Amino acid sequence: MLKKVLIANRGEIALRVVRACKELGVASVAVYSDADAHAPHVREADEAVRIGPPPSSESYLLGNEIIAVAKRVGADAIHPGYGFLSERDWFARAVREAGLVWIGPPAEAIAAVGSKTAARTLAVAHGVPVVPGTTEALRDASEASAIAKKYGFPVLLKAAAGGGGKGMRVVRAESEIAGALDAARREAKNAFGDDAVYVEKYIEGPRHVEIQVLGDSHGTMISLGERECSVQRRHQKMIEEAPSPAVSPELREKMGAAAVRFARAAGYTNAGTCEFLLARDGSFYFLEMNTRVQVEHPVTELVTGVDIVQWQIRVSSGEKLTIPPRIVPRGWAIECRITSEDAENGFLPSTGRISYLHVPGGPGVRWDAGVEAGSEVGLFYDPMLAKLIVWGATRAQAVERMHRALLELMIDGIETSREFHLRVMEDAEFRAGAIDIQWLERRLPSLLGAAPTDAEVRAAAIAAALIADAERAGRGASAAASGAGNDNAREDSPWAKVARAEGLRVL
Ligand code: MV4
Repeated sequence: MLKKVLIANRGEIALRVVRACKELGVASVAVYSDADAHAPHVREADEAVRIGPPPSSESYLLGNEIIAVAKRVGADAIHPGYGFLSERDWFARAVREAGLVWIGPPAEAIAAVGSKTAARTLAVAHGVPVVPGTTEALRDASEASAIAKKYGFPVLLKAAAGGGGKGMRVVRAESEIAGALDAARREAKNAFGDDAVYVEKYIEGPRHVEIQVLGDSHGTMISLGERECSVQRRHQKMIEEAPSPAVSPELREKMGAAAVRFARAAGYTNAGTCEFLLARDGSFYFLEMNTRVQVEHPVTELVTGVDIVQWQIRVSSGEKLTIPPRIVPRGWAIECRITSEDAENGFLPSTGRISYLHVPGGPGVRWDAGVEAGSEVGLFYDPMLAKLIVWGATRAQAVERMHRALLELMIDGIETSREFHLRVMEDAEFRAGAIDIQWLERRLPSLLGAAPTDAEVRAAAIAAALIADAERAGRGASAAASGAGNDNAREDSPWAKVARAEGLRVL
């Protein structure tokens, strides 16, 4: 077994890896930038080493410096988390060449699936369905026209080097092709320095469903089932769940087998995810493979009972996977990404100090966070502060539990996505599981502009009455609002009684 793992990351995922190390009896080493000197992941690790100033380009992205730190402190392995250096094949190779264990897939497997078109070709060669289309870069608009006619409109022009939806254009009629090709090429050139664009049939209203796989170095590769990740905005996932409301046991079996086939073909080991589009008619198409542990891995952990991060460390140590090959998901798990974004203001990033934090608890609630009360939230890193994950026996129970947990959650000092998530949990379409990749952006105006619920109207009326009472008693509105004033003064208002009857807290 490995003895000491250096974690080349920050925030909640760094703390997640520290926790896995502790449970396995493995020492952990955090690295940190000046912005994170007092962060939880730094405090909870057994050792911590400063690597540079706040910008990631001068800290968490300095692969060679991080490897040097690992050597200096006597670590025998590096866990990259997600983002930062996690999917850079050069880094995986450099870690190996430094005589350290890379807690992830082989550098060659990262490279093999790194290019979209190469991954598409590999999938086709191994009988994994991909969206009908080409892999060759288009020469000109007339070639695009001919291909579009073969597959039928609408088609999608996609950047070969693509990712995150950049360099993508939907084309619904022949007359739009030339303009769309120019635009896709320009965008691809800007984003990736490569203007190669190819054509796919455009799938209308699909879901984003992904399969978690896990493989060891002894030839075992298993599927841990799917996650439904359709609730996303501008290619940023907001809510994930496992299983998917749209996946039957038979479909799970087929998608799992396809993902395992693809991972094997790529020479994959460790944890990885195959992304698919699931069309309305139940057909599924491979999109790409993510060669890292993902943000949303906890929902799979909660319904399978498998500790994915512990297994990443164990298989990297050469251990054999001892998980039964056919896992049936038990119950339902949902994750909400709690971000420092103001949904009411176009998801504008919010900064400041978290002056107060109350973490939800109770049955079936998990809180994976990189911050705590007192943390300073700036603009150097991703706005995701924490993940709130719940488990329920059924999807309906998980949704109710998430709603209850979000009501318990209190974060003061910055704007967060909490209210946004509350509105989603109350939404009839979400509750029916009737979601696809366009659902959130379609629904956002009504979610955010939603009329207050009856309970909210009553709460506001009661609050106003309490403040008026306090003002009449000469204590001022702020006293009523902040909880100053003595107990007698609070008890004497009839409105306080009404508020308590409504289940409100009187400060
Ligand atoms: C598609 C598609 C529809 N048809 N391909 C977007 C990012 C890239 N990884 C793949 N993407 C898509 N490819 C065909 N042929 C729709 C999307 C897409 C999407 C996919 C997954 C999750 C969110 C998405 C949001 C918009 C579009």
